[in-house]
Amino acid sequence: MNEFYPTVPNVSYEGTKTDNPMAFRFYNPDEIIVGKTMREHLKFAMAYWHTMCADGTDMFGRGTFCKTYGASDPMDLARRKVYAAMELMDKLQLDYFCFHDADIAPEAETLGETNKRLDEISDLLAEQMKAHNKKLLWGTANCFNHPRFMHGAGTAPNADVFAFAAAKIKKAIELTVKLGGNGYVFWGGREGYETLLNTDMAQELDHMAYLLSLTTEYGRQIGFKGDYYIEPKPKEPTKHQYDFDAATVLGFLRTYGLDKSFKLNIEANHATLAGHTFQHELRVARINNAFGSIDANQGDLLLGWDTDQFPTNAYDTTLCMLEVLEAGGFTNGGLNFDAKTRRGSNTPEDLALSFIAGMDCFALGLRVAQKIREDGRLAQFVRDRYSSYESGIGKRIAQKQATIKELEDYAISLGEVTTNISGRQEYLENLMNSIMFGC
Ligand code: XUL
Ligand code: CO
Repeated sequence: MNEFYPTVPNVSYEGTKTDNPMAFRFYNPDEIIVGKTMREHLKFAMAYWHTMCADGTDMFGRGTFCKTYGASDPMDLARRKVYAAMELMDKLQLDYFCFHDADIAPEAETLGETNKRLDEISDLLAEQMKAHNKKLLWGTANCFNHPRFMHGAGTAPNADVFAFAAAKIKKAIELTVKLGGNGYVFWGGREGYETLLNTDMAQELDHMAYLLSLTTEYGRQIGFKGDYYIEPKPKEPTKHQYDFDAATVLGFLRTYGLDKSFKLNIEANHATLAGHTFQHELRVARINNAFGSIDANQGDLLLGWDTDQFPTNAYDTTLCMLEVLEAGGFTNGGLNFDAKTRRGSNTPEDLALSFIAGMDCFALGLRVAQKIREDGRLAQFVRDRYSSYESGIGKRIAQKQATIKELEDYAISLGEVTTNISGRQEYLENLMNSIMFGC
């Protein structure tokens, strides 16, 4: 196969002093930070759909980025994408990728034919992954693009659509197992509603849970050992998505007894669409033992949709990596760049520069997060803030031994609360700046 990205060189670490745009300034893959290489900490992955497929088409205009790879027909295109993906991942030192079934092979007239195409391309992927030492972070099924899914997949009012979704997910899990995937993601796609005037919400949620248990149990039967993730998102494409945010998903999983079977895949842009910070969603996942994997991108807070930009906000990546380090790091998960270059950044060099920006931004986030942990003042501040629970009445509350009568007697004896210590938000924000930027 010809080279697909002749203008993209092999990218390596050159440090902050370099003026070479095709170099990492902060990401030094083999450098050890607290016992692990940066490569092991960050586990960067390429999203096949954006990187190999998306050409910049939006509702106002056609593609701006050529992603035809010189192919003569759709299956030739699918094969060429495999080689192109390996070349790009090699050049950018990306070890992992993620895919939907529909990203790797075009859908045929029937599901049977589509599955044959998937078998052929996954054989090629398996061979090339071995040759290039690439790993699958997670696989998934696209149950939202085709017109059959216009009312949802597992939550569709039409039972035939439910059956189709189950069959597609079954196949996508088989492909994930075949390619040695560490995870399998369920993103709700169109699992939501536009209006309650035509929607039986209770039945739709029941069906969604049933689809999850059917497919995940099947995965275990065929030897899937990785993690299942749910990826919360509040809106887009439907007005109200059932997997609104981390807390909603955890509540849903508990209702259906599925909480032990799933972790969460937190996406930065989905967090902000839900009116949360990225860190909030990660924290909710972490404290509920559901931290799994991350879709690393960022939104534009002035826009109300999922812009899927490459992450360049070092403040956000720092707070993210703090959560990741506090969670003990990734196990099966990693940082998947569910991100695309802007429509006007339409060259292969832009693609490389976008990955470099995203990888450097997370590498910087990891370095600063570790500095914050070493510094210790933030963590100490939070510990001190709750120190009233370490003795006296506070200790009895913390140990859940206090009775309501005892608390009343204590409150009466106090007369009034006389000590309420400042939260010192502005001091802490300045402390963050001094650790991040202090020279
Ligand atoms: C959609 C989204 C998906 C999932 C996988 O917003 O994030 O690409 O990550 O289906
Ligand atoms: Co995503």
